[in-house]
Amino acid sequence: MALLNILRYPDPRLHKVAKPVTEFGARLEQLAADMAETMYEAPGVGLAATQVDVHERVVLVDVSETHDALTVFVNPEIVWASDEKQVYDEGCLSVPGIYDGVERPARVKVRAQDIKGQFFEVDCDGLLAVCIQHEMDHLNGKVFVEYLSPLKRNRIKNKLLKEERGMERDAQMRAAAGRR
Ligand code: K1U
Ligand code: ZN
Repeated sequence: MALLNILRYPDPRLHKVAKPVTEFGARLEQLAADMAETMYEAPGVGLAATQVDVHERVVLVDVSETHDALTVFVNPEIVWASDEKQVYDEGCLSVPGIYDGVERPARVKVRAQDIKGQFFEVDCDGLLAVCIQHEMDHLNGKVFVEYLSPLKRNRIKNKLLKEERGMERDAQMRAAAGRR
């Protein structure tokens, strides 16, 4: 297994629309295994392939505290959403350190394929409903900050760009120290 690099907002690759998976086999199984390792290590409760720069419709979710309820959703579709909405303070591994309220349907029914290509349906509520909708947005190139006001979004973008410049400077200084 391998840890994958998670793209950070505002990386433009986060806005690519992922393509449906058409081939089920060892390559997809390896991708799911690597994504699971990456998600648990982060740590996170979900991860979309888009976030690791793979633009195929694959999402992982595990909202358990014990890391024993991993579900892999391939080509997920929302086939029903409740009229009732809920607001949840969402986070994102691609937007580290930022949490803010997003309103979404409180319950959804999702139809997807598993890692072998078998179709299944799952009724989602609570954090599972929030998380699967958030991850499916990633597959459509949408990051949760796009639900926030332009003012908040710009502040987040500038904060993360500043952090990125700081990380690049640190890496350059470490490399220079290594050469001495
Ligand atoms: O980056 C992602 O898409 C994963 C994201 C999923 C998510 C969480 C909460 C609301 C909406 C979507 C995360 O996992 S952020 C990290 C996080 O919330 C968390 C991490 C460890 C334990 C519990 C929560
Ligand atoms: Zn996310």
